[in-house]
Amino acid sequence: MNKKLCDRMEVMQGDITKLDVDAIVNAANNSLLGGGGVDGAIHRAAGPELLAECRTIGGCPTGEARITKGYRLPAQYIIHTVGPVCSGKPRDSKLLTLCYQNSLQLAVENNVSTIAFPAVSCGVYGYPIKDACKIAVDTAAAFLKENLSVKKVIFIQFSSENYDVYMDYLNSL
Ligand code: AR6
Repeated sequence: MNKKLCDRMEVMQGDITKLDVDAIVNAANNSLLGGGGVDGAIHRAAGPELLAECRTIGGCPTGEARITKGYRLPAQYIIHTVGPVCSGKPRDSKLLTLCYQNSLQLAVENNVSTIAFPAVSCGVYGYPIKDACKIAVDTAAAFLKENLSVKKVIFIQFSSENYDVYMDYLNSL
């Protein structure tokens, strides 16, 4: 991959709710009303105002994305996307690709220049991390090529195993 493009993507290990970026992405469910995993952590850190705004949205279909304010988070915005529950069918990868494309599109529309993604669908929804990592990185790289306004995409991983998967893949490009 060309170096300039690689410089706009970064892998980190840690808690996404602590990141001081323009927008963090939430791995939400169709209701957008909170849940466990990263969704629960984001709602806890952002405060009850987030749930109040989410209630006005009326849910989100799988593969799509919606934006809210970040409230008590360091991030200005939260982009909520709903990943597929892994079923082993080809549709899974299409939907996961759409999550990244639609989240990045919302970022552009809202002048977001730094955005952080968790490993959407790789927890409760059971998506294999290696396959999901390739989709995340390839989709972001293709998007960044066409959209110069997004300066930095961070892939933040909770576990060191997932962090290593991302580092290995990015280093292989
Ligand atoms: N920062 C960064 N990554 C995190 C954090 C955090 N604070 N917490 C967890 N992760 P999951 P899904 C990682 O299950 O698979 C919710 O209940 C975690 O280790 O949060 O898309 C929703 O409401 C994993 O690698 O999301 C939905 O019902 C990744 O984030 C459902 O879970 C995603 O794991 C969505 O499932």
